[in-house]
Amino acid sequence: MRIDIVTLFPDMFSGPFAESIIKRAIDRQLVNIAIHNLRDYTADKHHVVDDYPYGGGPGMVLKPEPLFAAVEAIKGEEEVPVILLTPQGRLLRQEVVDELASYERMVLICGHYEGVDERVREHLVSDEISIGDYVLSGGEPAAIVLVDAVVRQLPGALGSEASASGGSHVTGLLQHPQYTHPQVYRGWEVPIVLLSGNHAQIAKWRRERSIMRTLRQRPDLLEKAELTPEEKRRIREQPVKLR
Ligand code: 6GU
Repeated sequence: MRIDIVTLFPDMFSGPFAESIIKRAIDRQLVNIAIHNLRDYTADKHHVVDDYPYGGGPGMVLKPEPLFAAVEAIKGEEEVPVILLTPQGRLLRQEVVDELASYERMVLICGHYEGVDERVREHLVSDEISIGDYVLSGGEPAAIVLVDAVVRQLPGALGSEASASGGSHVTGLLQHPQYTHPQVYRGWEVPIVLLSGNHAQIAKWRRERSIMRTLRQRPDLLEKAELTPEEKRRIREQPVKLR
């Protein structure tokens, strides 16, 4: 996979992409990530990337010319998905991540200031993505989140220590509690069932805890989760305080 990122702040990516799973995926050549400074694609003496909004109002808007120049230079003759990171985009959920993980290439544009000229949206961008219902100062942290979520899905990106399908948001339930040594820490004990060696009992306990945790923290997720009739009944019978 090749990912090209267009940004005004290229330095924001050096830390995150030099560590952990993204670094390993780059080292293994599962992904090639190129960062492009939008300012390098300006044609004027002062390298201006933004301007005042027509019609007035606060803030600045990213001009179309440098963005078109950057993306057209990056794409060449190829047909490549161009994704704008913006709070107005569709929400990045695991299904969206899986879709993106199937792409051969993508170009990410990090939005900034009050936004980008609408002609960029209409004629340059093929998709718009947001990472959640809060406002970031720019699209860069969102691009980092997207790249992390996508790259860890690539075959071979995760070591033997983890599996891409094991975590939350795959079963539609939150992950169960995890424990490691010591067995007693400050008097707080690891649940005895986990020491039993009884794998059926352990799986049952984990499933139960996943469901109860999801009910408490993210009840919205339960509607799509795959639950047995028995599990649905147990949930309905929970005291209302937990619901
Ligand atoms: Cl993609 N950009 C900005 N600026 N804010 C966000 C976002 C993106 N996703 C959530 N908030």
